[in-house]
Amino acid sequence: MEKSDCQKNQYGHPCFDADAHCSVGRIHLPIAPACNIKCKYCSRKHDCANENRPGVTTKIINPDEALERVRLAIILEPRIRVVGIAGPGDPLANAATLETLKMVRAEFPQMSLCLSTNGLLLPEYLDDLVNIDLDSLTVTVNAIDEKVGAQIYSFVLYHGVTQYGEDAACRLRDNQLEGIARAVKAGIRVKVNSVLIPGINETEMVPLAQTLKQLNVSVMNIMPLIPQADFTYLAPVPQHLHQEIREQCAPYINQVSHCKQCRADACGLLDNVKKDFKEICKKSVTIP
Ligand code: CLF
Ligand code: SF4
Repeated sequence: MEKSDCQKNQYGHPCFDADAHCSVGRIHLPIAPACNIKCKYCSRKHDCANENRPGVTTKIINPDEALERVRLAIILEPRIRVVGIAGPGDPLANAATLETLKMVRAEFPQMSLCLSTNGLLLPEYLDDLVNIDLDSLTVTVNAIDEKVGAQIYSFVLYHGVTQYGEDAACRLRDNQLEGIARAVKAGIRVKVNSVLIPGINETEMVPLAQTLKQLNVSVMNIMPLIPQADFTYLAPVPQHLHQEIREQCAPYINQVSHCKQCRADACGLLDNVKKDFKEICKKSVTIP
């Protein structure tokens, strides 16, 4: 897409609308360290300030600090119009998430609120998200078939019980699909992110795209695996395979191809994350 086309959309969402990604910015508030599942590709242990990948943050902040960060960020980058919570754990596994979203909604009613989740707790928190007028939601779904899901998730911790294997994968998938269906019906824009894991879930992408079409999901974002954690041994996704799979899914649901797989404390426009987040994180308060 030509830059001039991109800059035409001043009101869209930088991740959902390709023509808004270089004209509208977002800020992630890293207030959510805990998670309730274990994806085998997830690593939240290291922070390198030059590293851009999901799960990375320079520090965890609390809701008051998050609000302060938004105040500062929109002075430094007035094109920020989306406030998102994307980890570094699962936002819905952290009580600070709803508290922070409510505070941001009250002080910045003009901001679009966004949340990214694994979806395990989506059915039980959906009414709360509707009540704070959440604008957009991303759910990461990597498998429909529980046999495939069992190869991707080490465990799911649900209501105090740890589940493994296909039981875990079934629980996660069922909650994801129920939550997505209800979110769409409630008028929230929904995107599904899927991590493409070579040799494990390529064949899941088309059935997933077909399911998402039936659920009226807005867009699908197939992201290449970053080989790390339990999947360090896997090879990176060949670009041609990534492209082919997107093309196979495109007849069913619009595909996002400008995702930056950004950090849990990313800030600014998608295309110049590093410069902006460094400036803003430097000026924010550290939790002792
Ligand atoms: Fe953040 Fe995610 Fe909202 Fe965007 S990111 S919570 S939908 S405001 Fe965007 Fe970053 Fe890709 Fe996510 S580029 S990783 S798709
Ligand atoms: Fe990591 Fe997110 Fe998976 Fe939790 S849901 S294990 S934070 S990738």
